Amino acid sequence: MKKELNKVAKDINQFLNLYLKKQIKTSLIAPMRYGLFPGGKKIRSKILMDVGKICNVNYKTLIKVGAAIECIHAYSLIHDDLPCMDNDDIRRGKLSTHKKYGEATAVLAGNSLLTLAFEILSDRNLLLKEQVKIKLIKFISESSGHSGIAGGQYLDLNFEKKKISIKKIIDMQIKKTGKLFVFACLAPALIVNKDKKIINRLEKIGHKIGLLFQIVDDLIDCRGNSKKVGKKTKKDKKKGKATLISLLGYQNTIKFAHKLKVDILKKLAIFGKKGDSLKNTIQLILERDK
Ligand code: GRG
Repeated sequence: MKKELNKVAKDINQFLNLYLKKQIKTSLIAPMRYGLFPGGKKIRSKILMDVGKICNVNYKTLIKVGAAIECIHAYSLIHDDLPCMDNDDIRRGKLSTHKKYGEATAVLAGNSLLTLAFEILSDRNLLLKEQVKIKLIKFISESSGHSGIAGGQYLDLNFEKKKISIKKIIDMQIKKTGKLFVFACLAPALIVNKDKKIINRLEKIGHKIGLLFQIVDDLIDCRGNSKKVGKKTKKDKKKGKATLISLLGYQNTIKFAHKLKVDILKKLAIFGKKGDSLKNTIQLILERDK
C-alpha cells in the first residue's frame, strides 16, 4: 500500500521537476521548488489515482492532474505557515518557506504555485478535450477560493478561542481541507463524463474523506510527536483552535473518525472490487501517524 503511495509521489515529483525546468528561469523558481520538494505524502494524488481506477482513467493523465493538486496544496501550506496565518517555522521537517526566503517571497512563491496549477491543467500536453480541461479548472478554482480552501481557512482563523458548534466546525474543515479531496475524487469522473448519480456519490465520499483526513490531522497534533510529523505539534490547544477534539474530547473524536470510515466504506460499496484501492487508502489515512 505504502509502495503504491510512494510510486505516485515519485511520479508526480518527477513530472513537476521537469515542468519547472521548462519554465522561464526567475528568482521565484527556487522558493517554489522549496515549497514543493521533496514534498509531502501525496495522499490527495493517491486518492485521485484510486478513483481513476474506478473510472478507468489513464495513469499518466492523472499524474498531471495530481501535480496540479499538489501545487495548490503546497501553496496552501506555504501561506498557512505565514505569521499572519498559523505562524509556523517548521514544515515537512525543514524551515517553512517564509523562514527560509522571507515573507514577501513566500507569498509570491505561493501565488505562483496556484497559477502553475492552472498552467498544468490548461497545458496542450495534458491530452484531454478542451471542454474537460475547462471543467477541471473551474472546479479546482471553486475548491480553492472563498467557498473552498481560502474560505475554510478564514473560518478556521475566525473560530480561534470561540465556542463553535460541531456543525460549524465540520463545515469549516470540509472547506479548508475537504474541498481538495472532493476535487481529487471528482476529477476522474469529470474526465470520463460519469452521470450525475456517480458524481454526487463521489462528491459525498470526497467530503467525508477530507473531513476524516483533517480529524486525523487534529488527533496527530494532539498526540504531539513533532519529530515524526515534521512540524510543530500540540498547537491547536495553545491557539484555541476549534476542532472536534476541543468539543468532544480525544477518545470520542477517535470514535467519530471510525464511524466516518464505516460511512465512507458503505458509500463505496457500489463500486465493488474496483473500489478496493480507495478502501486501502482510507485505512491508511485513519492509521497514519504523520
Ligand atoms: C486558497 C489554496 C489556498 C490557500 C490559502 C492558507 C490557506 C488559504 C489555507 C490553508 C489550508 C490548510 C493548510 C489546510 C490544512 C490541510 C492539512 C491537513 C494539511 C496537511 O496535509 P498533509 O498531511 O501534508 O497531506 P503533506 O506535508 O504530507 O503534503
